[in-house]
Amino acid sequence: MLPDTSRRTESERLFQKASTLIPGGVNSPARAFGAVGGTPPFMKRGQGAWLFDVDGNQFIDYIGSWGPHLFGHRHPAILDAIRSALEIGTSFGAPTEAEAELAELVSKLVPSIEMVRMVNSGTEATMSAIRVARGFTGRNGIVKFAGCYHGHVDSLLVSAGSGALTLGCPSSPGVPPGSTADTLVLPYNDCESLQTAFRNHGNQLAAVIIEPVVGNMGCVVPTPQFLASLRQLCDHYGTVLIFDEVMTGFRLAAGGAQQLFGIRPDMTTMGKILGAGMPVGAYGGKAEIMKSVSPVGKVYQAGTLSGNPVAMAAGIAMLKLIQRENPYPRLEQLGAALEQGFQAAAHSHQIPVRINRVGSMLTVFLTSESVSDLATATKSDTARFSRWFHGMLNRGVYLPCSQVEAMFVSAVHSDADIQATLAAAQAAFADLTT
Ligand code: HOZ
Repeated sequence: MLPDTSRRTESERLFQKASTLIPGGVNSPARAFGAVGGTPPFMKRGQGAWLFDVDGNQFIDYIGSWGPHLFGHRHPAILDAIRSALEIGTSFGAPTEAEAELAELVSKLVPSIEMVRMVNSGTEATMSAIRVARGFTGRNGIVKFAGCYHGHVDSLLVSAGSGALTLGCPSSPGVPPGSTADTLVLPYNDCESLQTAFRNHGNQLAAVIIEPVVGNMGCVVPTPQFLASLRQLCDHYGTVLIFDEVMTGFRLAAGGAQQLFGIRPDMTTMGKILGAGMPVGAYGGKAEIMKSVSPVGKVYQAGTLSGNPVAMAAGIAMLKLIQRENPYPRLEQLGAALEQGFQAAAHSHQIPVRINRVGSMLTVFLTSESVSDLATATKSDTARFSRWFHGMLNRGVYLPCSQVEAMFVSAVHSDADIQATLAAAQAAFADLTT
């Protein structure tokens, strides 16, 4: 039985202070509890699968910094690598050996990435990949899918998921209409709309960008036909297929979702996990496309902190851990145990749920309908989700604070953690019936 974790006095004080200085008291809206209400616990430290807050509460963590903590918080191999890098320097603005070492590891694990450029976040990665695809093809049009989120890039901030969807602003003020004029938004998993869009606009489309398993409208799984038809249409029309693997990369398999589904994109974007939680992103793909990037080609993209030595060291340690430990069977086992346990707990209280899961990424949708796109994801009972979320939080389980986000399991969650989580879920579902 997990302890009661409803103490929030110090978090409330800090949230009030932060709110006078930082918009909404947070540096990213997705963590603000906007959709579920209440005060977010302010974290003091993490260890393994656990988070500890400033009020002395402890939580089993299913966010893992929104994905990257595949091996939990403070894994010794990652900490050692960061410590050694710090001894040498924090930033040079000049090339280092570690950048090529990480690039080599990335292309070994993800063979579609023949060349890669490091950046500092997933947003930078997607923004740059779109520019490169446009420069390479000489076209402007892009396709994105409703409910997918690719960071806060102007041209992609339309029908966006994640915090934008949670907080009801899927298209943001401040994005000039011109920035999204070449963006075509299509429904996820809809082969017919895809074919029609290509028939009508295929010759003007520079790129299609997609989350190959969506995390940002909750976990949504692609049908095999959808991904296959995307690949085939992009080939036919000479459009660059970009897999946004910021969440799925190295998480669903060492080679990401593209390995799992056997589809080779032309470009891939990555983030978070590539720095083991340090600020890192990357974009890469076919050498002929990546050779359009400056200084080899004319597409300009730059960054003083890109390839930062401390972040590169963390990333190298992460990818070596993946190779050494092969965490995927364990992640699948833990994910499946959670899925089955949540299902059983909900059913025992006659609460309708649909659980979407791929490996260690999952979402418990409070709905009776299957969820395959934005329209079905947003039919979930969000008021009920908020109550369930707080029931879990007060019992020491830290879930994403929105119905339209995915939860992440790490390889260091123990069987006891899973059992405690499911006991909390039983009780939190029971609360919903009163
Ligand atoms: N893509 C992340 C979760 N869906 C974003 C987290 C954030 O915006 O802070």
